[in-house]
Amino acid sequence: MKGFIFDLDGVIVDTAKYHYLAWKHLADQLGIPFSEEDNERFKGVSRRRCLEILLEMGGMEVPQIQFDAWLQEKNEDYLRYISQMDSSEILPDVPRVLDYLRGKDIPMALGSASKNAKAILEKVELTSYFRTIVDGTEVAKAKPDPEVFLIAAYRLKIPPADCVVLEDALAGIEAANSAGMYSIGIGDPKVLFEADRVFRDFTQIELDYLEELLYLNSKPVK
Ligand code: B16
Ligand code: MG
Repeated sequence: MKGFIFDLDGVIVDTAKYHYLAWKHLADQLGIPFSEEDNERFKGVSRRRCLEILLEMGGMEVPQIQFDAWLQEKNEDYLRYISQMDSSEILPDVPRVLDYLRGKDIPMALGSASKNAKAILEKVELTSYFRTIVDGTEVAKAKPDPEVFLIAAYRLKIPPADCVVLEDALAGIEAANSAGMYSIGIGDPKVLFEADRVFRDFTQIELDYLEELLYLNSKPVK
């Protein structure tokens, strides 16, 4: 029996654009130049770490109370975008893959760094697909640490070597690999070169390939 663990942002929905707008808004206020390219570094990275990176970019050091206020401000801004989301924002062919796996009774989990993961899944009406949701509120060590995926595997009751992870961030692929899981990158193969397999997006994932994965031997321990 295999288990599938999905990242959220960049795999199921494209919330990176909303994170970008919210970070950009804060960066503008602080006078720190911030481009979409800079935002790439924030993918899969915790909110707190993102703000640390932004302040490093601006050469700023601030008291904890100010740091926490900006974190909250960014999140409130981000939540305003999230509140407008609906199922039209699910990335192409994601439901096709989820429906196929659900049809085979394959246990699925969500493993995301986002503290807003549950709210986003509700907005796009995908909550019911997942037996368990492990999000940024439950994890102490951020990706590339494997904690988020190991908790997900434990809750699915599937050994890590029989879990398949779908991830768009290199840190997430590294996390899956160090958990001993089969890693599928969603995005640019040059960025996600450490993955066992990479697809540009879900439209490239054929059902025959998914079927093969279901019968794959457990991933050997390195
Ligand atoms: P939040 P993922 C990650 O989600 C995002 O990729 C990353 O850009 C974001 O900073 C992080 O969640 C925290 O999000 O501010 O909502 O707690 O890709 O792990 O699903
Ligand atoms: Mg992601």
